[in-house]
Amino acid sequence: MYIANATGCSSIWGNSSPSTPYTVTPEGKGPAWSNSLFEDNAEFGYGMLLAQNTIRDRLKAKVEKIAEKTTDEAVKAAAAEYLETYTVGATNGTATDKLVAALEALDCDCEERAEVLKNKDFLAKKSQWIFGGDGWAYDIGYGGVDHVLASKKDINIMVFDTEVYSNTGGQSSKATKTGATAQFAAGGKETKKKDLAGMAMTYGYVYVAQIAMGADFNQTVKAIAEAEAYPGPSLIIAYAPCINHGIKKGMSKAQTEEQLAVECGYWNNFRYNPAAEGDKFSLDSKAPKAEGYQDFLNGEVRYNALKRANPAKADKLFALNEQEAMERYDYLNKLVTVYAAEKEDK
Ligand SMILES: Cc1ncc(C[n+]2csc(CCOP(=O)(O)OP(=O)(O)O)c2C)c(N)n1
Repeated sequence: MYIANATGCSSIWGNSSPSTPYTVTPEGKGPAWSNSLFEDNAEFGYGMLLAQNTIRDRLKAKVEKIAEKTTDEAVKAAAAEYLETYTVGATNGTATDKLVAALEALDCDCEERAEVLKNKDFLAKKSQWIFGGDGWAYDIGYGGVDHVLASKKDINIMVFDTEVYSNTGGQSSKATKTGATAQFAAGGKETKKKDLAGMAMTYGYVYVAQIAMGADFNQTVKAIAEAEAYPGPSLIIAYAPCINHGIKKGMSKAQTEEQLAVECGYWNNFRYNPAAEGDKFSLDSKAPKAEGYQDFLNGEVRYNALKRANPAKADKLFALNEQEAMERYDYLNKLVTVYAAEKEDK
């Protein structure tokens, strides 16, 4: 796995010695991680992918030559398996191990064999991910995010959506919702949250999911596994409670807060999988509970601060926030019908 990480909280918790969220397999292999500028991270990750593809395509040509020339049955079989699984992350790693073992056992000093073995670390299909916050993905780095999604290449984007620029103290971004207070929106943000997932879905060939781990762990894992397996671009937007939200219960209840957000309809979990055999769109969240939306908002200082400072404005903006959430759920529900009908048409 290769990770390009935009500057932000995820680049801090992702790379602060001596603790790290990443680890290695028993073989000592773990993700390769690098951080680029906040404004060009999608392009940076895309460059990582293009570089790997160039190196791997060159090595693939050598493996094809070896397969053509060799009389060694083990090498022939291993090369065939490698070439068949070339683009499949789930199986190409094992195929690569077999190919390397067969080539190492081969008694020949042909140039292709030496070249392939010298570059054996590059042979296996890598999983390319691009990580970052909403300030990067929705806002300043959006041009690059859109470019990568449009590319149709096998590449994955994970957005940790804290609904503010967290690492610099909580400035409002296009992911901030109506009525939330943030820096540059001290009087409560007056505009709606951008629908990044909806925009990405319009491509039709982009895997798109929204997740909230505390609300549905299985759906989170399913979305990550599907994004990884999807042979085109994927976008996962993860709801990420943050210290800037001022959760009254405390940050130790961040997972509970995710659950409450989904139950009241503040956040919605869903998956749009262009490669799905059945329904392409799955709305994984239940319909919002009839009550409790305003309690959810008032449980966080980013909202509650406005209620204390300007109750009349808070009432207006919070009602709008709730209305937007209900309309969003209705819209997502319509998508279920639209994609089910599309399947029947085919
Ligand atoms: C070009 C540029 N401008 C500003 C900064 C300062 N900066 C570092 S992190 C950050 C905010 C990141 O916010 P977001 O993408 O939402 O990620 P989060 O911290 O919320 O995870 C900013 C503005 C920077 N590193 N580079």
